[in-house]
Amino acid sequence: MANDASAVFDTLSPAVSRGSLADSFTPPADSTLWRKNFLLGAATASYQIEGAVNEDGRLPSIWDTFSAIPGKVLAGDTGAVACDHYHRWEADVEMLASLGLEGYRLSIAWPRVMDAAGVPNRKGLDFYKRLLNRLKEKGITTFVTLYHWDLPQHLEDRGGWLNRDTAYRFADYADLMSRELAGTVDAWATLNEPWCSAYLGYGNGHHAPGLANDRFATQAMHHLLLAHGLAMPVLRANDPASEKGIVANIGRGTPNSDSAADQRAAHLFEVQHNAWILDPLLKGSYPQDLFELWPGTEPLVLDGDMQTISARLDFLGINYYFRTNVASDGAHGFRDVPLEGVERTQMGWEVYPDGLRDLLTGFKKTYHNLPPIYITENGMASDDQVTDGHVEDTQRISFLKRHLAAVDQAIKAGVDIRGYFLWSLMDNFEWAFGYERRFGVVHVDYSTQKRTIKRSAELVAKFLKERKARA
Ligand code: IFM
Repeated sequence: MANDASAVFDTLSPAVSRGSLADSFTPPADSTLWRKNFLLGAATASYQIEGAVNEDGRLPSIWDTFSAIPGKVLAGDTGAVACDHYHRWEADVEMLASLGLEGYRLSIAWPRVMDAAGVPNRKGLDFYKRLLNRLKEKGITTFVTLYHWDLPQHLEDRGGWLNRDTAYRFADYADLMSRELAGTVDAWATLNEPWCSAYLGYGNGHHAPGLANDRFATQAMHHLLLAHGLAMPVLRANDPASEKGIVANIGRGTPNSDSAADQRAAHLFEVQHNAWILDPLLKGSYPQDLFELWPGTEPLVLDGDMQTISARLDFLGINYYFRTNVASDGAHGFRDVPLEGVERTQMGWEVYPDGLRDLLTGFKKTYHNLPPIYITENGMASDDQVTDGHVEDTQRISFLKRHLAAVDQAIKAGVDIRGYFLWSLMDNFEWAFGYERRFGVVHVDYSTQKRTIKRSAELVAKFLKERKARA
């Protein structure tokens, strides 16, 4: 089904290609997105928006350390101030509610809520309590991620995710948070994108803590997944009414040619991007092909670990952004072969909505126990400018519409998808790319902290209003 989602978009939305954006977000009448129980929300993460890194007893995280090292983050940016959400959270919740967004996915900064001895930090906890209570007052469904990459530095000093003990410390943290916040969280996600934590953090060093060794990556992944598995029963015991799951970023790999070698390369790309995480969670084992790609990197796995990791999930969060076109590297791996003449975003990522649909329908075939899915992140960066108080983010509108069409197609093909979160509510600290890359549906002027609703957010809000009226 090549490029179907794009084709649907093109036929349905000639207005966008003509440059007139009026009403261009509205999905077709038969779209499953009109179902009122299909949750539409927006997502953020603590280090990317909160700022206030030295306030109210927050301890340093690995991202404070990493971003302070010259050359690690574009323009030397750090999350020290970010969107100043720690101080502006009330206005930000008002803004979210004013857009009619039904769900909000946020993350908790582990270094804000407990110290190195595990003693709770009341001030940090109170911040999240106030925030979650306000969201509930507004009728917003709350998805809370426990770990979106801001590991306390004191744990990294003891080996971070290379140290098995970090998994047990994570379970303690999950215990504290679920006892403190039970009743205000609709869905808990243990980890965000363990692929990024393990591979970018320990495999190629592009993210904190900046280590680069394939063997480290597989061991870090094992401890991350173990942390997830240890936390699940704790969350279930402390907050039985909520849903519990994990969030994985998935990647589409396509072969550069029909040759068997390139087909194999695309398969291996997806093994390391998807099966490395989903197989242990849903099959209780690591894919053996992974160790063909990275020979000699088998992690140390203790008896019972795989059972712990593969505990039942209430939901699986899926983050999707782009595809990677690959060819054989002539040995046992793959190499990227960027395609010419394709649409790309400010990140240089190819816009490829069909990849989302194809991966979702593929997972349904591969994993007989695939849990209900939420698309917990999808969106794009563009170099958005405020002109006369407005931001016309035309490419984003088109991007979102095409990806939502892909989600609709996957639902119609039988995948149980229950919601979709825009990444991101507002422009924020984009990790190694600092503040240059703007993913928000709300623009942030970092010199004044002024928020400006982009055209994409207006159109999503308009659709949500119409859907509510019809219901
Ligand atoms: O900004 C990130 C987010 O923190 C995790 N998923 C991908 C986004 C865009 O790169």
